[in-house]
Amino acid sequence: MSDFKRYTVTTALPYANGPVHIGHLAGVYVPADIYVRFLRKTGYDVLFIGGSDEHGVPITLKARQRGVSPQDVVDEYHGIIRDSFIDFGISFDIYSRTSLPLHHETAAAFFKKLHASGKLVEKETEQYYDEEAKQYLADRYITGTCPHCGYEKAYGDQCEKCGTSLSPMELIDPKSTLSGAAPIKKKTSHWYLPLDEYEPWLRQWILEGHKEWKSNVYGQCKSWIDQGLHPRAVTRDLNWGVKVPLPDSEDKVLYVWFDAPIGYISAARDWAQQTGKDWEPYWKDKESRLIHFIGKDNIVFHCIIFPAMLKAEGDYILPDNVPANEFLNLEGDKISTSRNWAVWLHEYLQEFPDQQDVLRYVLTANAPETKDNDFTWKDFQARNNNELVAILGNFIHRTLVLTHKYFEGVVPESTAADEKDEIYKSLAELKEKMEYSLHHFRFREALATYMDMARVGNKYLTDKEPWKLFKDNPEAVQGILHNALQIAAKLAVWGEVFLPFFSEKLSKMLNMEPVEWNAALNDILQPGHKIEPAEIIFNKIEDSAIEVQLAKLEKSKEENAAAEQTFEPIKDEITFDQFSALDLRVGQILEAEKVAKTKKLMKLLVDMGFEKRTIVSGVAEFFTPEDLIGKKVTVVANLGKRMLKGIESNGMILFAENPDGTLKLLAAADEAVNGGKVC
Ligand code: B3M
Ligand code: ZN
Repeated sequence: MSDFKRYTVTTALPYANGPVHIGHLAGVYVPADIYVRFLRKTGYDVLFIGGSDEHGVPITLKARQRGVSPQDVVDEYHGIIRDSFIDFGISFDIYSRTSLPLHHETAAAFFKKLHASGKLVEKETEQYYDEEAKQYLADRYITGTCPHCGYEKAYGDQCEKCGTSLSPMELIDPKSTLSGAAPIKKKTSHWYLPLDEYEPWLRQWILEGHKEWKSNVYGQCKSWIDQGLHPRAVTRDLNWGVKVPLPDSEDKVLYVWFDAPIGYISAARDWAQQTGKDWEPYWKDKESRLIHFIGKDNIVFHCIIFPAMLKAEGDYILPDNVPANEFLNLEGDKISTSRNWAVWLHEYLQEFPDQQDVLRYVLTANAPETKDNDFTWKDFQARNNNELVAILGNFIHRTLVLTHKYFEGVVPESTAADEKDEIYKSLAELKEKMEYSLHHFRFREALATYMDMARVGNKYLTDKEPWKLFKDNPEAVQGILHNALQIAAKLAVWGEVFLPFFSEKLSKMLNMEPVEWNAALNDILQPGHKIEPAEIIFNKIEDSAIEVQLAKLEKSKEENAAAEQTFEPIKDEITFDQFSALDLRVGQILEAEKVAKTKKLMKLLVDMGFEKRTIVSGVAEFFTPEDLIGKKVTVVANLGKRMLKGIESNGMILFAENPDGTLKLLAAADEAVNGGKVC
């Protein structure tokens, strides 16, 4: 397939300010792990890199909220995240972290080299500064009024109400979140990577040289390059991060997106220190291939900015491919940490212990490779029950149970060689197809092909029905089970890339020695070989387990709705006389009908005790006539008459308006007399 024998495979370094969820796993870590396991099994030398991104403003914000240091925050989450990945079988060679001194040293040296060789440009700008806190303010440390929608709590980088990207200088009435004071503008100078200078090279390298990249990745690169690239600041005024290694820069650090990708290099060095091996070939030998697994929001950093940095530095190889995925949604909504709309990996394992492969399977089968996809618990259950249990598990279990039943757990002689040849031929074809998909980062397709192999086995047993043959023709059953056992063994070898836990259990049950990828084309289990008792690997997931998960999400939804309610401010004070000027009465709705050709208006006939009145109300979106007829309501009885769509409306009925704008009845008790005062 390729002449390259060495791969460096990286996965995006998650920010260590929260645990990881299924979106991380589906978008980055499972596909990367499948790829790496496949490469290793097919004889490549791979360095598989992961780690925590421990810098950046959000981490400092979280530390501040909690009243702890940023290091405390990242220490906690680095451990949680690393354990989740280990638990799910992500087979990193190293899971490093960017707060290590080794990383600080590596990133600082990288910066220094660019600086010394004139690859960075220094520029002076004005930035907001908090005089009380005595520090420059990162965008997230400034709030103010959004110039687009008037939302009063917009951040310096974005308005979360209307979604517009902002710069802090655009905010009306800016305030520092540190002291609450209005910040002042103060001069500061920063180092910039002149990306514009790399534009012709990037155009050539990506748009001409990497047409094979996934279309979502290539398309994003093209649009960035076509819009024109601009110098990017690579330093910040902040006290958390890698210190800028220049004189008079004590209060400056490298921008997190400058140091984080260098974290991949530091991680290789960390690995080398721990294992006594040499890291340099993985980053400097032109024969090595570098692959970055990331989510789509990181494309520009990995395809444009980091390569420009590497190019400027000069010693390192450039990425060969960046197979970025789109996003995974959850039950139709965007996964969100702040809204607790996620399936957290550590919680999944508590609720579905030992079922890592089920999640790995579902996330791969439904991976957001070419478009955003949706994870639903129903689909999770269906794929487990109808595919893992009914096809793969069922085939394996029947094969092993029958071998024990008829042959005391000993692999029988091969007596159906023709059938075997045919099966091996179709499996070899499927294997080749699967390899092609794996090499091209099409993991869903590869997994589907793997399941087709299991279908071959399942169908073989179902067609042959050995349980019906044994009495009269035990020799035929020997051949069938011999063949079925070989298929099972092949599924253990080739399945390791997708379902490592399953593969390990099955290999143990079959009592197998490790088998190489291509060697699995041949017979694996010799006649006379003894296998272990059959155990069920995949279990049916019941409705009740799914309902628990759905109820959990429902609860998040309710909590979010409650948290998101905003109430209108109280109006200016009035006097008692002003209040007394209102004449409020009890009325009863006698008739109600929608006003034709309007969306909102309803014509109501109201019994006021002393008279009957027509009132037009804008409530048709919230009530049907039946909802209202007979109800006792509060009426503003002395409001001047108004004409609405040609109908004279005499008074106003009061309703309760929820913060989301929906109207609810504000009814009086049945005992209240029509026409009585409301006071
Ligand atoms: N921490 C952003 C993210 O988690 C960032 C990735 C760094 S990769 C070098 O999406
Ligand atoms: Zn806004």
